[in-house]
Amino acid sequence: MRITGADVVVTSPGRNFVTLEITTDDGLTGYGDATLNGRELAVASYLSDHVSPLLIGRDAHRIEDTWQYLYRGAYWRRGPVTMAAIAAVDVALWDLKAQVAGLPLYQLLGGASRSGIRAYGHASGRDLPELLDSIRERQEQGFRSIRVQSGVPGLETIYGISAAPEPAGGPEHGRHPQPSEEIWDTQAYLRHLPTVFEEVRNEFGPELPLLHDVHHRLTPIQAAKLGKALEPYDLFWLEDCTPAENQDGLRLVRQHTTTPLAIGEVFNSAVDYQTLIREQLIDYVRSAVTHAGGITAMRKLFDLAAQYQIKSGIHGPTDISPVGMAAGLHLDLAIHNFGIQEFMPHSAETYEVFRHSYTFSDGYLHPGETPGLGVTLDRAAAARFEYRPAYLPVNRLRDGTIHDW
Ligand code: GCO
Ligand code: MG
Repeated sequence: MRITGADVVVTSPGRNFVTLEITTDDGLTGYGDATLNGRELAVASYLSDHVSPLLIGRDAHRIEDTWQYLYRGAYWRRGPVTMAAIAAVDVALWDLKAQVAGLPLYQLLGGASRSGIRAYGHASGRDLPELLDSIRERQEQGFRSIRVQSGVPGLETIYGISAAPEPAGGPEHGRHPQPSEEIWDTQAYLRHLPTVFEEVRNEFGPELPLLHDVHHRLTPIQAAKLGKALEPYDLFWLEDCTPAENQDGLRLVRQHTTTPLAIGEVFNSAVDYQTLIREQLIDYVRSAVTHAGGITAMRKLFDLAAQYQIKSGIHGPTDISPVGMAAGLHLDLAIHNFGIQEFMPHSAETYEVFRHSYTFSDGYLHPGETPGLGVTLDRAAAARFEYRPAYLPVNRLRDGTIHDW
């Protein structure tokens, strides 16, 4: 099976997506997601200028060899752009191989280890009544595990909560042609958040699994304090409590709290987790297949994590396309150390461009039984949605200092 085409498709059905479409001499088509929110065109260029020309004529079955060829062959290692590009090639090749086998991809990864993939959804509110309604709404949609994000008195717009009610098609971070600016106050957040979880537990009882995303905003000692303050509310996980490229900082957090920790959505290789995994400083690995080198690399990462009883918690926001989402679901179903999967349903426009076989019902996702990944790209539909630059916000402290967003 020789590769005859490797096209990069940029489309924007409600938000921007970059997809690699690999075609072969036996007429098959495989897809890989290469979407890097806010830096999409850098990956599109990396692929079309530097990777696609190298793929033509290669044996599409040689997945590991192609991964190593692109990783080692670039000389310049890792980084989000490189690893998203490699991920797209890798996932497209797995898609092709599974289609040739006539099997859904998870069968090639060892087969199903479970019958369904436990998923969590996002609830958020500017204030408590809005938050409680949002949790009820997610429960009505079938979510059995819920991420809780709340507004903080005195702060206008913060991660996960906008000043205006959520737009139709799911909560999102807007589409700003320039990064918008938000104001952040760490102390106000630290004072407020435990009171929110107290109210949520009072309302919904002890059993509902609750998660929270700190979005990289705390120092290790602040994160330690928050983890400790949230212990009575028994979180499923506390996510990205610090900007964790300082892996050593997590030792301090861990010494002070038993709140489970999830980290890694901005990481793009197993190297970023070396200390975190080896010293058991986290409980869940958050990388997305799209950003961390594809299925080939993620399998190795999860196998390493499994030795330390660390589980998966694959990143699944709407800036991962349905192609990237499906790749994650096949892994989730197959690996033994699965933890939970994040799931933000895409908009109707996105689903019009990406037809998918995965399903969600009663708290569980399943990748479906279609041979391959089970996602196809409708190029005519994709062509209707032109790319528009869109950036994530930036954060400033009250005195104007840039802070982590
Ligand atoms: C999450 C994430 C996202 C990111 C987004 C950035 O846990 O889902 O934090 O909401 O902010 O992926 O592009
Ligand atoms: Mg997150």
